[in-house]
Amino acid sequence: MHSVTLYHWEPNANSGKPMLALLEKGVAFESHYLDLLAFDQHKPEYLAVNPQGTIPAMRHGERVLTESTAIMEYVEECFPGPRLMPADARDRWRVRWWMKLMDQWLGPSFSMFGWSVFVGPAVRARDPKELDAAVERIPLPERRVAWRKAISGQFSAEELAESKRRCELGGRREWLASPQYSLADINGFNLAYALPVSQPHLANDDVTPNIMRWLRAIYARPATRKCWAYGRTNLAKRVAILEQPHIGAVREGA
Ligand SMILES: N[C@@H](CCC(=O)N[C@@H](CS)C(=O)NCC(=O)O)C(=O)O
Repeated sequence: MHSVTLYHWEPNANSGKPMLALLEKGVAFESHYLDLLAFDQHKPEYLAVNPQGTIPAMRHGERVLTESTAIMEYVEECFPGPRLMPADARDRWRVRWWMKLMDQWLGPSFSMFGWSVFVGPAVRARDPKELDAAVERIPLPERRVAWRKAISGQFSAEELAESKRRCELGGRREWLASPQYSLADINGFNLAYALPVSQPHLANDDVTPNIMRWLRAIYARPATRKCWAYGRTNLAKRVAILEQPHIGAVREGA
Protein backbone atom coordinates (compact mmCIF):
# COMPACT_ATOMS: atom_id res chain seq x y z
CA MET A 1 0.00 0.00 0.00
CA HIS A 2 1.38 3.41 -0.96
CA SER A 3 1.26 6.09 1.68
CA VAL A 4 -1.00 9.12 1.34
CA THR A 5 -0.02 12.66 2.35
CA LEU A 6 -2.55 15.47 2.18
CA TYR A 7 -1.22 19.02 1.92
CA HIS A 8 -4.01 21.19 3.28
CA TRP A 9 -4.99 24.34 5.14
CA GLU A 10 -7.98 24.48 7.47
CA PRO A 11 -10.35 21.55 6.87
CA ASN A 12 -12.66 23.68 4.75
CA ALA A 13 -13.25 24.78 1.17
CA ASN A 14 -10.91 23.08 -1.30
CA SER A 15 -8.75 21.53 1.45
CA GLY A 16 -11.78 20.04 3.17
CA LYS A 17 -13.04 18.27 0.04
CA PRO A 18 -10.36 15.54 -0.30
CA MET A 19 -9.85 15.41 3.48
CA LEU A 20 -13.49 14.60 4.13
CA ALA A 21 -13.56 12.09 1.26
CA LEU A 22 -10.50 10.31 2.76
CA LEU A 23 -12.08 10.26 6.21
CA GLU A 24 -15.45 9.03 4.92
CA LYS A 25 -13.67 6.13 3.25
CA GLY A 26 -11.46 5.46 6.26
CA VAL A 27 -8.20 6.01 4.34
CA ALA A 28 -5.21 6.65 6.61
CA PHE A 29 -3.25 9.73 5.55
CA GLU A 30 -0.46 11.93 6.79
CA SER A 31 -1.58 15.50 7.35
CA HIS A 32 0.75 18.24 6.10
CA TYR A 33 -0.72 21.53 7.34
CA LEU A 34 0.05 24.72 5.41
CA ASP A 35 -0.85 28.06 6.94
CA LEU A 36 -2.48 29.97 4.08
CA LEU A 37 -2.42 33.23 6.06
CA ALA A 38 1.37 32.84 6.51
CA PHE A 39 1.69 32.27 2.72
CA ASP A 40 3.16 28.76 3.29
CA GLN A 41 1.59 27.74 -0.04
CA HIS A 42 4.01 29.99 -1.97
CA LYS A 43 7.19 28.81 -0.24
CA PRO A 44 9.71 26.85 -2.30
CA GLU A 45 9.17 23.62 -0.32
CA TYR A 46 5.51 23.54 -1.31
CA LEU A 47 6.02 24.90 -4.84
CA ALA A 48 8.18 21.79 -5.37
CA VAL A 49 4.98 19.78 -4.70
CA ASN A 50 2.48 22.04 -6.50
CA PRO A 51 4.11 24.76 -8.65
CA GLN A 52 0.76 26.61 -8.82
CA GLY A 53 1.03 27.43 -5.13
CA THR A 54 -2.56 26.43 -4.35
CA ILE A 55 -3.92 24.08 -1.71
CA PRO A 56 -4.76 21.19 -1.55
CA ALA A 57 -2.42 18.65 -3.08
CA MET A 58 -2.19 14.96 -2.31
CA ARG A 59 0.78 12.64 -2.61
CA HIS A 60 -0.03 8.97 -3.15
CA GLY A 61 3.21 7.01 -3.36
CA GLU A 62 5.17 8.79 -6.10
CA ARG A 63 2.10 10.51 -7.55
CA VAL A 64 1.22 14.10 -6.80
CA LEU A 65 -2.41 15.02 -7.42
CA THR A 66 -3.92 18.51 -7.48
CA GLU A 67 -7.43 19.96 -8.03
CA SER A 68 -9.68 19.15 -5.10
CA THR A 69 -12.66 17.72 -6.98
CA ALA A 70 -10.48 15.55 -9.21
CA ILE A 71 -8.62 14.34 -6.09
CA MET A 72 -11.95 13.33 -4.53
CA GLU A 73 -12.78 11.23 -7.58
CA TYR A 74 -9.31 9.66 -7.43
CA VAL A 75 -9.83 8.82 -3.74
CA GLU A 76 -13.22 7.29 -4.52
CA GLU A 77 -11.79 5.09 -7.27
CA CYS A 78 -8.49 4.11 -5.65
CA PHE A 79 -9.51 3.12 -2.15
CA PRO A 80 -11.97 0.69 -0.58
CA GLY A 81 -14.56 1.87 1.93
CA PRO A 82 -18.07 3.26 1.65
CA ARG A 83 -19.00 4.31 -1.89
CA LEU A 84 -19.23 8.05 -2.38
CA MET A 85 -20.50 7.78 -5.94
CA PRO A 86 -23.92 6.29 -6.71
CA ALA A 87 -24.24 3.08 -8.75
CA ASP A 88 -26.72 4.57 -11.20
CA ALA A 89 -25.14 6.30 -14.23
CA ARG A 90 -27.71 9.11 -14.25
CA ASP A 91 -27.08 9.78 -10.56
CA ARG A 92 -23.33 9.86 -11.21
CA TRP A 93 -23.94 12.35 -14.00
CA ARG A 94 -25.96 14.44 -11.53
CA VAL A 95 -23.17 14.34 -8.91
CA ARG A 96 -20.73 15.60 -11.53
CA TRP A 97 -23.23 18.22 -12.75
CA TRP A 98 -23.51 19.60 -9.21
CA MET A 99 -19.75 19.52 -8.65
CA LYS A 100 -19.18 21.48 -11.85
CA LEU A 101 -21.83 24.02 -10.85
CA MET A 102 -20.25 24.38 -7.43
CA ASP A 103 -16.66 24.62 -8.65
CA GLN A 104 -17.36 27.04 -11.48
CA TRP A 105 -20.31 29.11 -10.32
CA LEU A 106 -21.21 28.85 -6.63
CA GLY A 107 -17.74 28.16 -5.22
CA PRO A 108 -16.09 31.36 -6.52
CA SER A 109 -18.94 33.42 -5.04
CA PHE A 110 -18.79 31.69 -1.66
CA SER A 111 -15.02 32.06 -1.75
CA MET A 112 -15.38 35.80 -2.40
CA PHE A 113 -17.33 36.09 0.86
CA GLY A 114 -14.71 34.05 2.68
CA TRP A 115 -11.88 36.22 1.38
CA SER A 116 -13.65 39.52 2.02
CA VAL A 117 -15.10 38.63 5.45
CA PHE A 118 -12.36 36.37 6.92
CA VAL A 119 -9.06 36.24 5.00
CA GLY A 120 -8.64 39.97 4.23
CA PRO A 121 -9.36 41.15 7.80
CA ALA A 122 -7.06 38.40 9.19
CA VAL A 123 -3.96 39.80 7.41
CA ARG A 124 -4.77 43.47 6.74
CA ALA A 125 -3.00 44.86 9.80
CA ARG A 126 0.40 43.45 8.78
CA ASP A 127 3.26 45.52 7.37
CA PRO A 128 2.09 46.63 3.88
CA LYS A 129 5.59 46.16 2.40
CA GLU A 130 5.74 42.56 3.62
CA LEU A 131 2.24 41.88 2.32
CA ASP A 132 3.11 43.40 -1.05
CA ALA A 133 6.24 41.24 -1.33
CA ALA A 134 4.24 38.13 -0.34
CA VAL A 135 1.62 38.87 -3.01
CA GLU A 136 4.33 39.44 -5.65
CA ARG A 137 5.63 35.89 -4.99
CA ILE A 138 2.26 34.26 -5.84
CA PRO A 139 2.62 32.20 -9.03
CA LEU A 140 -0.97 32.47 -10.36
CA PRO A 141 -2.05 35.96 -11.53
CA GLU A 142 -5.68 35.32 -10.55
CA ARG A 143 -4.64 34.46 -6.96
CA ARG A 144 -2.58 37.68 -6.85
CA VAL A 145 -5.73 39.62 -7.81
CA ALA A 146 -7.81 37.80 -5.13
CA TRP A 147 -5.21 38.56 -2.44
CA ARG A 148 -4.98 42.24 -3.44
CA LYS A 149 -8.76 42.64 -3.31
CA ALA A 150 -8.99 40.80 0.04
CA ILE A 151 -6.21 42.91 1.58
CA SER A 152 -7.58 46.22 0.35
CA GLY A 153 -11.26 45.27 0.79
CA GLN A 154 -11.84 46.12 -2.87
CA PHE A 155 -14.33 43.54 -4.01
CA SER A 156 -16.70 45.69 -6.07
CA ALA A 157 -20.35 46.24 -5.09
CA GLU A 158 -21.39 44.59 -8.38
CA GLU A 159 -19.39 41.40 -7.85
CA LEU A 160 -20.56 41.08 -4.24
CA ALA A 161 -24.19 41.62 -5.34
CA GLU A 162 -23.85 38.89 -7.98
CA SER A 163 -22.38 36.52 -5.37
CA LYS A 164 -25.29 37.21 -3.03
CA ARG A 165 -27.76 36.49 -5.83
CA ARG A 166 -26.12 33.10 -6.35
CA CYS A 167 -26.59 32.25 -2.67
CA GLU A 168 -30.31 32.82 -2.82
CA LEU A 169 -30.96 29.25 -3.89
CA GLY A 170 -33.39 27.08 -2.06
CA GLY A 171 -33.48 23.29 -2.05
CA ARG A 172 -35.85 20.44 -1.38
CA ARG A 173 -33.85 17.21 -1.64
CA GLU A 174 -32.25 15.25 1.18
CA TRP A 175 -28.87 15.08 -0.56
CA LEU A 176 -27.71 17.32 -3.39
CA ALA A 177 -27.38 15.04 -6.36
CA SER A 178 -28.60 11.52 -5.71
CA PRO A 179 -30.66 9.55 -3.16
CA GLN A 180 -27.41 8.78 -1.31
CA TYR A 181 -24.75 10.96 0.31
CA SER A 182 -22.08 11.54 -2.35
CA LEU A 183 -19.03 13.54 -3.40
CA ALA A 184 -21.43 16.33 -4.45
CA ASP A 185 -22.48 16.77 -0.80
CA ILE A 186 -18.85 16.77 0.36
CA ASN A 187 -18.03 19.34 -2.29
CA GLY A 188 -21.05 21.53 -1.45
CA PHE A 189 -20.62 21.36 2.32
CA ASN A 190 -17.02 22.50 2.13
CA LEU A 191 -17.96 25.50 0.03
CA ALA A 192 -21.17 26.47 1.85
CA TYR A 193 -20.78 25.65 5.56
CA ALA A 194 -19.72 29.20 6.51
CA LEU A 195 -22.59 31.01 4.78
CA PRO A 196 -24.69 31.20 7.99
CA VAL A 197 -21.73 33.12 9.49
CA SER A 198 -20.73 35.32 6.55
CA GLN A 199 -24.22 35.87 5.06
CA PRO A 200 -26.62 35.37 7.98
CA HIS A 201 -29.43 37.20 6.19
CA LEU A 202 -29.25 34.76 3.24
CA ALA A 203 -28.54 31.43 4.97
CA ASN A 204 -30.64 30.73 8.07
CA ASP A 205 -33.45 28.44 9.25
CA ASP A 206 -36.20 30.86 8.27
CA VAL A 207 -35.02 31.64 4.74
CA THR A 208 -33.21 28.41 3.70
CA PRO A 209 -34.42 25.66 6.09
CA ASN A 210 -33.49 22.77 3.81
CA ILE A 211 -29.96 24.05 3.27
CA MET A 212 -29.56 24.38 7.05
CA ARG A 213 -30.90 20.84 7.58
CA TRP A 214 -28.49 19.54 4.92
CA LEU A 215 -25.48 21.38 6.43
CA ARG A 216 -26.30 20.06 9.93
CA ALA A 217 -26.77 16.48 8.65
CA ILE A 218 -23.29 16.52 7.10
CA TYR A 219 -21.76 18.23 10.12
CA ALA A 220 -23.17 15.44 12.33
CA ARG A 221 -21.36 12.69 10.38
CA PRO A 222 -18.42 11.10 12.24
CA ALA A 223 -16.04 11.72 9.32
CA THR A 224 -16.93 15.41 9.29
CA ARG A 225 -16.19 15.68 13.02
CA LYS A 226 -12.79 13.99 12.49
CA CYS A 227 -12.10 16.35 9.58
CA TRP A 228 -12.73 19.48 11.64
CA ALA A 229 -10.42 18.23 14.38
CA TYR A 230 -7.58 19.11 11.94
CA GLY A 231 -8.45 22.82 12.27
CA ARG A 232 -5.93 25.03 14.07
CA THR A 233 -7.28 28.56 13.93
CA ASN A 234 -10.42 30.50 14.74
CA LEU A 235 -11.45 30.12 11.10
CA ALA A 236 -12.18 26.46 11.80
CA LYS A 237 -14.46 27.43 14.66
CA ARG A 238 -16.99 28.97 12.27
CA VAL A 239 -18.46 25.54 11.60
CA ALA A 240 -19.67 25.37 15.24
CA ILE A 241 -22.56 27.63 14.22
CA LEU A 242 -24.15 24.43 12.90
CA GLU A 243 -24.45 23.23 16.50
CA GLN A 244 -27.15 25.86 17.10
CA PRO A 245 -30.54 24.15 16.74
CA HIS A 246 -32.15 27.22 15.16
CA ILE A 247 -30.62 30.23 13.45
CA GLY A 248 -33.25 32.83 12.82
CA ALA A 249 -33.39 35.41 10.03
CA VAL A 250 -31.55 38.69 10.54
CA ARG A 251 -31.64 41.91 8.53
CA GLU A 252 -28.72 42.50 6.13
CA GLY A 253 -25.93 44.32 7.90
CA ALA A 254 -27.54 43.79 11.33
N1 LIG B 1 -9.25 24.63 -8.34
C1 LIG B 1 -8.35 24.43 -7.23
C2 LIG B 1 -8.31 25.71 -6.42
C3 LIG B 1 -7.31 25.66 -5.30
C4 LIG B 1 -7.26 26.98 -4.54
O1 LIG B 1 -7.30 28.07 -5.14
N2 LIG B 1 -7.17 26.87 -3.22
C5 LIG B 1 -7.09 28.04 -2.39
C6 LIG B 1 -7.48 27.70 -0.96
S1 LIG B 1 -9.18 27.20 -0.86
C7 LIG B 1 -5.63 28.47 -2.33
O2 LIG B 1 -4.76 27.63 -2.37
N3 LIG B 1 -5.34 29.75 -2.20
C8 LIG B 1 -3.99 30.13 -1.98
C9 LIG B 1 -3.73 31.52 -2.38
O3 LIG B 1 -4.59 32.13 -3.02
O4 LIG B 1 -2.67 32.01 -2.03
C10 LIG B 1 -8.83 23.24 -6.38
O5 LIG B 1 -10.05 22.97 -6.38
O6 LIG B 1 -8.02 22.56 -5.77
